[in-house]
Amino acid sequence: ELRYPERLNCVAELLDRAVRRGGGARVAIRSASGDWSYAELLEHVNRVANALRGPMGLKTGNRVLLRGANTPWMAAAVLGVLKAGLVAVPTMPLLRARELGAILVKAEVDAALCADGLRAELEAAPGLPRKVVWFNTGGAEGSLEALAAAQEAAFTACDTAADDVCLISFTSGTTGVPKGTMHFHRDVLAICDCFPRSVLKTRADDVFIGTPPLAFTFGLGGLLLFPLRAGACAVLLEKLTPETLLLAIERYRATVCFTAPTFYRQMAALAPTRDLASLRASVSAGEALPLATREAWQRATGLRMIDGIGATEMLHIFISAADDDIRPGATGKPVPGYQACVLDDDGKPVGPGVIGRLAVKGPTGCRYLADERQRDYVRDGWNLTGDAYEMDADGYFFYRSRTDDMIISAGYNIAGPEVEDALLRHPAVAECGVVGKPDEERGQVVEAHVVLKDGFEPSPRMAAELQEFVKEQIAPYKYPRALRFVASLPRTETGKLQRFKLREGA
Ligand code: 3UK
Repeated sequence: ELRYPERLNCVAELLDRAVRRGGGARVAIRSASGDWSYAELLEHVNRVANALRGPMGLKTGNRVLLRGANTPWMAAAVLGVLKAGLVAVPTMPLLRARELGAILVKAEVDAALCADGLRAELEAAPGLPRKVVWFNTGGAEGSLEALAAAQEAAFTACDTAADDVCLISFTSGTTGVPKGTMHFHRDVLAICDCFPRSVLKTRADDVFIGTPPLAFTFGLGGLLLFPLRAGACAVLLEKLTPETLLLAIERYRATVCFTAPTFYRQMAALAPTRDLASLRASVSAGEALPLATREAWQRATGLRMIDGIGATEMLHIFISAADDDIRPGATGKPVPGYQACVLDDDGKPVGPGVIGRLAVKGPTGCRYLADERQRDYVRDGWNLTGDAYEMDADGYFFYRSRTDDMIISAGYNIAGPEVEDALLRHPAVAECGVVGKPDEERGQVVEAHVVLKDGFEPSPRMAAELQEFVKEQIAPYKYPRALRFVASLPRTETGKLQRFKLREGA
């Protein structure tokens, strides 16, 4: 079991400690604008903390909205807020003024730190607080860089309790209004001491790289907190594409990569042209990893992928597997520290081989911000993530679909991701999304939305070929009776397929 002192500031543990122990000269962050050692990062964080408590006049517990792509100053802003005893409210870079306005109100935000490049939408947001400071400005007057430069380089971490809220993270919400989830200082350390230690087996010479924004807890953990906890190095890059991520892995000799399944799918096609010898771990999360994608990446790189399911409510990954423990098709087993089980609709555990609702429990868990849905997510201390899972006799957990996405056609339960996995094995298929389409006779029919690879043309013949192809691989009743060719699929900023948009026939 993880034990932390009652008084705890997570940044003191993640950063001050590393420098105090002589790690100050090691590289903490690399980026397009240069590198920061641990000592330099600490100094920036301290100056930001001083600016927040000094000229910005913020007090313990005040909430600070953060907005920026993955850059060193965004990292310093997040850590500065936590170290100063304030509450970080990170927001996804693509959010619009109206969405930001909703967060400002819901999270009762007192101040904001925002990257200059993302300024317009925040300035247009209703209810913007008076205290807003911009960064990545190149040092303009009144900017965070300028304010920070005028501050002391030392700052003693605010004496917070282990169970003081330090982070309010909003769900990306493929449907509905984003929900704020609250996390404590000890939760931040707990995620660093679970998945990265037991599954990734992080080392001080690791170099972390990847796509998830720091505003998404997948990215905050994988690209900032985990590397710091290990005394390792984080590469922070903006606007990555599958091509540029591969180039960056080669250039920075990255050892651990974090991204979503779509990126791995696209990178697999390009990987043979790059030298990826430095890479030792490829972590996929955000949505289900099709076995076809896992195999394609392994063929292209010789690397086994680490699938992990995490959630904003749980802060990070709680079921995963690496190396010898990987079972094809399974997400894995509960990360040490967490427990998981599969429940029926009445909340009773089901045996192996039965699909039910995933329930998890561990050092982190869901605490919605003044949200009535708390009771839907947490029951008897178990977190119900909304995922349909099945366990096998050896305790491996197999993802089937989101609970609400299960397709029921003529009495059969069909999981879209299984049909997607079958389609992805066809050489013409680049991306696909499978949903239930209302049907008078069958209730629903399986409908596939297919993006073809370059060089393949949509045609009735291609559609029939793909339908036959699916029937040959999985039970024929699962084949997509309806099939549409599309140019692209709707995805969230976190890489999730927006199935509701496919269902709306968008
Ligand atoms: C789905 C997965 C199958 C699943 C996240 C890693 O995705 C993250 O958080 P979100 O709040 O979404 C949570 C939901 O996403 N999901 C995530 N990973 C997987 N489904 N296989 C997976 N490997 O429905 C879950 O309930 O956006 C992921 C770390 C931190 C995160 N916040």
